[in-house]
Amino acid sequence: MSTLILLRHGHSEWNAKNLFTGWVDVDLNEQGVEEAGKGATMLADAGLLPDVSHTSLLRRAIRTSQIVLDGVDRHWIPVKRSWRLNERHYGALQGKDKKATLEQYGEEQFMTWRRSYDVPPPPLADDDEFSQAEDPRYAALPDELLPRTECLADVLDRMLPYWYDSIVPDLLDHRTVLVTAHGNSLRALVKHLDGLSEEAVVGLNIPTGIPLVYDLDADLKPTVKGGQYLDPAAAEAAIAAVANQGR
Ligand code: DG2
Repeated sequence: MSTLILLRHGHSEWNAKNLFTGWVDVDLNEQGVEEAGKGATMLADAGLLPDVSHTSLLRRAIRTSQIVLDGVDRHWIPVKRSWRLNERHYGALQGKDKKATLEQYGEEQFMTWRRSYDVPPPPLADDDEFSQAEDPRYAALPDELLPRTECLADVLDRMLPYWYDSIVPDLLDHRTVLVTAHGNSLRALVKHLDGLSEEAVVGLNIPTGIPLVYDLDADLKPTVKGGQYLDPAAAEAAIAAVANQGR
């Protein structure tokens, strides 16, 4: 049996402002720092101490994992980071207000961009202020791999090689693995773990800062479908809030 802990970063400055974020590298806000600290307490209380940490290349996930590891006295464990765990690239929506986008384009288009499995938002121009085309952290990435927009299917495609190459070996070594990432990169991972259909994943929302724990069998199949949030009541309320964002 292996243990996988999934954690969406704490509330970010742009979650608070209700802006589409994607690959824009915003920081946690005060609430997010607090959530990360609470996440650490939940893990410590459950006796879940990570042996290895995986994060995206984005500050909100990196800081969250650092706060959590510090909080459980595991600041010394190996850390691996990859762009493949980054948030879904939100294309031309990056930096846009969710409520204003909903009002401008209507419910159907808004939800198609946010939650459809295979319809990406329009691409972001390389000279846009919220583009990552010149970001040095992606300099080694071949240009054709650097996204300008992504749908969830694209995220799954680019995330799975990292899952198989980097996370699975840690799980097969029976390490307790912490993956700190994002609303949509975690939705893609949960879709894979739980074998969710393209239709079912539309309704899946992941709250910030609440650890979601999967016990995996020898074939890395979840023993409990959907895993278990360490604070189920708080998760339920926060999931509803994510679902209603923009309204
Ligand atoms: C949010 C997800 O990503 O937004 O990119 O705006 O997890 O990094 O805060 P995160 C964003 P929704 O898809 O839930 O609108």
